[in-house]
Amino acid sequence: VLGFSAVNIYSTFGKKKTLLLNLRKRKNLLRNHSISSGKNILLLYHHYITIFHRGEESLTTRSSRFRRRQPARQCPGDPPPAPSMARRSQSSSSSRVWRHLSLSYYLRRPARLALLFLGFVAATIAAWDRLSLVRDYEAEISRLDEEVNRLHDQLRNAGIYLAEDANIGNIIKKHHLEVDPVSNARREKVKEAMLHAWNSYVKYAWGQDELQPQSKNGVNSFGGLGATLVDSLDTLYIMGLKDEFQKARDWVAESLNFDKDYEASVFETTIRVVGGLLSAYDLSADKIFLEKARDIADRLLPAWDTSSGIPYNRINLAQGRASNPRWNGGRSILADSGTEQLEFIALSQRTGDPKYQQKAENVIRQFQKIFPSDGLLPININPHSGTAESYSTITFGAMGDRKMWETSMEGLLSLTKKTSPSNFYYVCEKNGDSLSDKMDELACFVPGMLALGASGYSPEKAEQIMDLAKEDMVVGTSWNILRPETIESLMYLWRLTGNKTYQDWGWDIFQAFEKNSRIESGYVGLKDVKTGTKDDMMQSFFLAETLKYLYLLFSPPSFISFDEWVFNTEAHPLKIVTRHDSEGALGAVEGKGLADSVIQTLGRKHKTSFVEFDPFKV
Ligand code: DMJ
Repeated sequence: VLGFSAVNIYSTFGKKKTLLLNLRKRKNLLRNHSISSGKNILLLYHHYITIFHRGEESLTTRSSRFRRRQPARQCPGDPPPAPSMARRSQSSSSSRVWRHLSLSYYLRRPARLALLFLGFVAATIAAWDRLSLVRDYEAEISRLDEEVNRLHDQLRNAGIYLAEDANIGNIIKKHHLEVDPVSNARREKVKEAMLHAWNSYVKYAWGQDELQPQSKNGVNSFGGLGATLVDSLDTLYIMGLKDEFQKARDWVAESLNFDKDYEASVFETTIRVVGGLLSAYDLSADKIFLEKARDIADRLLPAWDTSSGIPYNRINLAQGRASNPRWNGGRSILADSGTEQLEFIALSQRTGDPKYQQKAENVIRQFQKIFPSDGLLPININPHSGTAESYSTITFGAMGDRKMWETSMEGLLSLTKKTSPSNFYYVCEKNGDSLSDKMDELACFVPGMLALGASGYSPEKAEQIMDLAKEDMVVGTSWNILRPETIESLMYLWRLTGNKTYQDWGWDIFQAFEKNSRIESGYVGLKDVKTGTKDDMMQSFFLAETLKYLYLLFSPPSFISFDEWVFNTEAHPLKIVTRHDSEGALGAVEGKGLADSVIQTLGRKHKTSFVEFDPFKV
């Protein structure tokens, strides 16, 4: 009994000691980072250290008490040590052994009875001692753990993210400069909004593409690919919503099936599903996301099998039959063809298979051949000849996109006008030679794009581009379906200028969403912002983009830094590697040495870097 108790005590003690050692490690991390994080955190830190030392002293006391007790338990009143018992029993007959079990044997030998009694009492005390030891340590550890967690929360609320990683020093230093309690409080509100949107989707539309909040139903607007769920993966991860992410991940692993006899939009499926899965992979390093991304990309790939390499707009996911819709006269769309590079190049980088990159880069090569001098390609492209339809519209709104950037920015400047008398900028659309005074809400990404692109210019030109980016712009639509473009621009402008006015504008927009679009079962759009008439759709991009950009607008710029991540058009961040690195990884890829205008976002090579901001490790 004593031997058994001793082993138990030892192992329990060892386990608890390991736990305390882990806590000590976390304490050291906190010590490093708390010092630089202001008076309140320092106070908390001291409070923590006091408690921790109390715990440590207690551990030492108990440890020495425990060590002192060990020999004590061996001596007074203990039964003889096991080896001599063994020796004695070896020399005894079996009947002599059995009689030790008889009560009458002990009744005749009161001294031995007393010895047995003392042994029993000692074992009981040992067991009781062990239990109380375990209880004390458990209480102590859970108190210390609570303290550590509370401090982590304080640090996190102060904009400081900890990870047990060698690079932590740099991260924290950067974050330290960016602590802002107002932004932190706003960010928490955005997180709460994400939870409301997500929980509503889980409750009423789980596994379907989108939620119809008023009718409390799901709808498969993208062919039943779980669009909202896949679109939300990285947002959940970035916001540290671990359980929700895990649940979504399990659905992807077990239920996401692309074998659908459905004419899918190549563009929408690429930006939402391929982009969403790749981003989840880059963030979590969970291979299931890469497998699924590859599966859906393989099904989309036949869309690029045209004589020009310009992809078709639709494809049957089960049969691989591609086509362009009749409503667009059988032509391909500029925005589709010129946007999918990011996901397909990234996929080649992560899988080591160059075929995705080749298809996507061929498109840019074709655009180079037909690129006009003002850099403004129209929205419709013939997939067979690879030429632009000169009579079709030029727009930075729906169906248009950017490329050969610098040339087309000159073209963009020629499309800008100002309203009178309010003096707001807007970007016109062009039909033939005439400009039409229309700027739709999809073009609201323009200020962010200008701000992001300005850095590549000479100082004077950069200032001109930046000035235009900072101008107030006006759009001419009366509906609002919670699109992300304006918030996206504000996030870029705030990060690139450091001007907190952009955060305040974002906060105003968020509050307006909360007031006008939040209902008990999710978020809806407004058919008309003047009347406030609600629609019945929670768009998947609201969770993928709008809420993510809002969250980033109130986070330090080093959180998902522009130096390391690039966002696809659905706001899915992909880890950047340089073209040089990517060529090393891929070997001889056709398209190597292609013009610099091709986007250089080529996957994660070094796994270590994503612990740097990993909220799940906090
Ligand atoms: C999103 O799906 C993407 O941002 C896309 O590029 C444009 N439309 C919506 C958001 O408005």
